[in-house]
Amino acid sequence: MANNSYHAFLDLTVHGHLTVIGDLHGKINVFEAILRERQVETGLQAGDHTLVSLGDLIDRGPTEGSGEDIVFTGAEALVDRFVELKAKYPDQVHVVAGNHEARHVDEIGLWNLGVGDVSAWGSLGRLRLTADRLAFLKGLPVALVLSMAGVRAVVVHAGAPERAFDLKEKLSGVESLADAHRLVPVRQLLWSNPSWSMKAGGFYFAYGESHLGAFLETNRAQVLIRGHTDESEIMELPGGRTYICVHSAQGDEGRDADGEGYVYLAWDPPAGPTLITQKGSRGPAT
Ligand SMILES: [Mn+2]
Repeated sequence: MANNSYHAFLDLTVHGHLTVIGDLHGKINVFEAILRERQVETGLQAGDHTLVSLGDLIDRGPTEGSGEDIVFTGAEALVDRFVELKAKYPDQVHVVAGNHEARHVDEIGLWNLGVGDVSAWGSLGRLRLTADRLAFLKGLPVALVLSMAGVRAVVVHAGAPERAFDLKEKLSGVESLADAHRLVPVRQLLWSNPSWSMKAGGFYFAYGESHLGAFLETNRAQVLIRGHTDESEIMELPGGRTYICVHSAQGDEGRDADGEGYVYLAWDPPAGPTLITQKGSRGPAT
């Protein structure tokens, strides 16, 4: 169903500090640890900090129950926390949809699920739908462009499309996250992997440097910030372009959140974007 207030694309100017958190997959403890370490809430309150999530908040992570009744309580807590932060600081807290959120929202529409229902990723577990959680998931944009200290950065969950397009032009016509998920060139922003990634060849499209270059150029940007694959890195590319992958929760297949390492991106101009890695007590991140 069309939602006139839905915006698949946002063009933002960021002042002060930026923290970008990649895939968390229900790891609420990791999220809280990063917030404390970066003093994010103090910064939000002071108006000089912007918090961006690259999506994939849900599925996996801590659970309760067993068998058919497994509930992703970590993911629920994480979504609720973002609902709270977004309500308090709407202009400073931004979450782009991950493939997991987009697929859930697509299925919610497909099955006419509403408040009180559960949404599931396969048979892994369930997310109980409250009005706040539904509104939050359905309202997630697919892409941001952040202008920061004279640099323009495209922010999407997964990466570049097969054929470059102007985000503002293409996404202004998209009426819902479910529609975005079904529109192939847009879906590639949610599911594609770089061809140099160890995990290349995932759903739909593997992009190379030339695809990324064309995509950034079309959007007059120099930097891509994405998550999706568990290979956090900052890579300088030809043409003065930068590729950044941030995947925050390590070992995201696990259901236990304790003792894990994590990664996030700190950008504090005049310093450039920097990946911060904390090794968990279980040893090196995998
Ligand atoms: Mn993903």
